[in-house]
Amino acid sequence: MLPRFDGHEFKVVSDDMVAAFDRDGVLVLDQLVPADMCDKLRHHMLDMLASFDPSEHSSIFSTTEQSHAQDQYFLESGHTTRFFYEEEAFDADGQLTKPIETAVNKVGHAMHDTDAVFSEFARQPAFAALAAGLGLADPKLAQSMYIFKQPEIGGEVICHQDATFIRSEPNSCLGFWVALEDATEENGCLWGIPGGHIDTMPKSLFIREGLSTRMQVLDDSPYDEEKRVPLPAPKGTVLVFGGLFPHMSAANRSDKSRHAFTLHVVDGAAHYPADNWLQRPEGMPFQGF
Ligand SMILES: O=C(O)CCC(=O)C(=O)O
Repeated sequence: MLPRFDGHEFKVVSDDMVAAFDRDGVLVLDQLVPADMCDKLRHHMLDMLASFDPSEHSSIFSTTEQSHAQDQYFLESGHTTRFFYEEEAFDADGQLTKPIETAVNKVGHAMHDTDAVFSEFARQPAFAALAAGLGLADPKLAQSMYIFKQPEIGGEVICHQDATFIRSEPNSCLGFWVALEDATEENGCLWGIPGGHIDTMPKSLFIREGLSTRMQVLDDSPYDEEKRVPLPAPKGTVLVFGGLFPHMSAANRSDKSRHAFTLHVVDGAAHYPADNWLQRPEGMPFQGF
């Protein structure tokens, strides 16, 4: 069993938290984010979906097929707000089979800088305290996502390390994953491999080459998936993991959604390579908390 810390009273990162994070690669803070903040973000996302025109684009997000990876709509999403669908949201003729609010897989990746409600959520003082206490000298907010894990069709997320996608030299990627609704084994909570982060490099690098991407494999040995443990997260719970922590989530075949918010930060003191897939245009650099 991984240690779980009570988020209600959280102010600063304790020695016990640092020890757990260093040993396991992940820190679990139960109910750190108040329920009303989670609800505010969920309602705001419903408003955003209501004003999104589905005919604008239909990009599927799939970690198994990686179908999005050569898509300009995806590649430009590092500085704006883009909507990606669940793979199973379309019928054989390419028509959506569900209303948009139950068809979207995720929205990303710059809402923390382009949207006031997301900015407030991403810049809550507890996240700044966690980043500082876990060693980031100059945390910069690189990427935010709203993940739906829709009832019945919520896609699997295969085992990966976030430093594959948000790379810095040296590695400094820190991910915050927030349960906006109860995440259980039934509706596709995260799983992780405690201790699986003890390396200096991720197993693979997602490289941008102009208007395209490719996956460069550095180590093709499989993840030690028999060591994986579930990370159930009641609403408001925050999982904090470093860029090398292997994690995944199963498909959601239940009738309950599992909305989550994620934020990825990097240390401004580290080098952010120009061949990371997520790039900001001139004049829109990553900002701090
Ligand atoms: O929410 C999920 O199911 C997966 C999220 C994830 O793996 C990530 O944010 O890196």
